[in-house]
Amino acid sequence: MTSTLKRLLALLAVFSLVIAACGSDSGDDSADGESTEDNTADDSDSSGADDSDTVELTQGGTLDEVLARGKVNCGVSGQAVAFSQTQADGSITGLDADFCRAVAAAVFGDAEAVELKPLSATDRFTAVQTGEVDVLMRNTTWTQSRDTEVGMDFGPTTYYDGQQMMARESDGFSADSGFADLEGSIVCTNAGTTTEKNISEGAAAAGVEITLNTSDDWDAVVQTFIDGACDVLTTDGSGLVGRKATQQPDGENWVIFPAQPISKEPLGPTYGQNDSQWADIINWTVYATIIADEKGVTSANVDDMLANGDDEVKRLLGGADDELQSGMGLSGDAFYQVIKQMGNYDEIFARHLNEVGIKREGSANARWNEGGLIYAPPAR
Ligand SMILES: N[C@@H](CCC(=O)N[C@@H](CS)C(=O)NCC(=O)O)C(=O)O
Repeated sequence: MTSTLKRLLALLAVFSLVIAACGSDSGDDSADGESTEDNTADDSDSSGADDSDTVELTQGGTLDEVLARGKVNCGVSGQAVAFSQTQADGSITGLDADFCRAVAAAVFGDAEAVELKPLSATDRFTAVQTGEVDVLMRNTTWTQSRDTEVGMDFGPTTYYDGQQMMARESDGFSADSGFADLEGSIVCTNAGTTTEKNISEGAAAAGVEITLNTSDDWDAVVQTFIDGACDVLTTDGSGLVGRKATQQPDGENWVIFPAQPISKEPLGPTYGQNDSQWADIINWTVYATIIADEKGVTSANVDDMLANGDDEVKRLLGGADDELQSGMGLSGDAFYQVIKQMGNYDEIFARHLNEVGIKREGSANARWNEGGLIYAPPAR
C-alpha cells in the first residue's frame, strides 16, 4: 500500500477525532466570542476524548514521496511578521520560511525546491493529515494534545516564545499591566490557536471578565485592533513585537505586557507521526544549523570548514568518510548545502528577527552555553 493510500485510510478513521482535538487544543468553540467560563467548559468536554488511542497514522515513506515529487511542500502562516510573511511580489520571507528552504536544501541540495503553502491556524493540522504538506513551519506550539490525539510529531524548537498582550497606552495600559487590568476588555486573537485557550483560562483563574473575539484571519484580527474594536490583542510575543514594529500608527503607543509571558509557546517544525526517517531529516536539518552556529560555521566560511573544520564539523558537512547523512537517505553533503544556502541558526535568526528588534541575547533563544536553550545533540 502506498503511504498516500495508508494516509487516506488513516485519515478517514480519525478525521472526526482530529477536528475534535484541534478544537480541544485551540478552543475553536470559543471563536464566536463566548465568555471565558464557556471556553473552559468546552475544554473539559474535548479533553475527555478518550478514544485518542484510535489515532494510528502510519506515515512512513514521506521522503520517497518528496523525492518523486521533486519538491518539499511546507506549510507556513504567510501572515506572521518575521516568521512567514507574504511580500508584495508573492514571495514568503521569515525564519519559518527559511527553515522550509533548509529542508529543501538538505533533501535536494536546492533551497528553492520547496513550495510554501500558507495555512490558517485552524487548517494547519488537517493539511498535514491529508498529505497537502510534508511539514509545518508555522509558528506552531508543541503541546501534548497536538503530539498525541492530533497525530503530530514535533521537531526541535526553533523559537522559544510565550504569549503576551498588547494594548494602547492611551487606554491606561502599561508594560506593568497584567490580567487584573483586563476586566471588561474586548480581547482579540486568532482562532485555532493555543492563544485562545491560554487567555480564557488565565482570565477565569484571575476572576476577570473579558469578551474574546476571534477570527481565522490574523491580518483581519490586527486590523480590528487598529480600528479600535478590540481593546487588547493577544498572541505569541514575537507576533505582537512584529506587528508593533510594522503597523503601529503615528501618535499611538502600543504596550506589550506582562513582562513574564502568560504561557510557554515552544515553536518549531511539526509533521505527521510515525515516520521516523522523515522526522530524522527535519530534526537534523534544524540541529545542523544549531551545531554550525555553535562551531562558528557560517554560509561565508563553510567551504573552508569543510576542509579544515574539526572532526564533528567535517562529519556534519560531509567532508569525512564517517558522515552520517547517507544513512538518513540524504546525500553526504546535505547539511553543507543547508549552511551554504541558508546559513546557520544565528544567521537565519538575525536575518529576520533582528529586523523587528528581537535579539537572542538574554533570552531562551540564546545558545545553551550562553544561558539559553538552543542546543543540539552531537553529530556523532
Ligand atoms: N503558537 C500558537 C499561535 C500561532 C498563531 O497562529 N499565531 C498568529 C499570530 S503571530 C499567527 O501566526 N497568525 C497568522 C495566521 O493565522 O496566519 C499556536 O501554535 O497555536
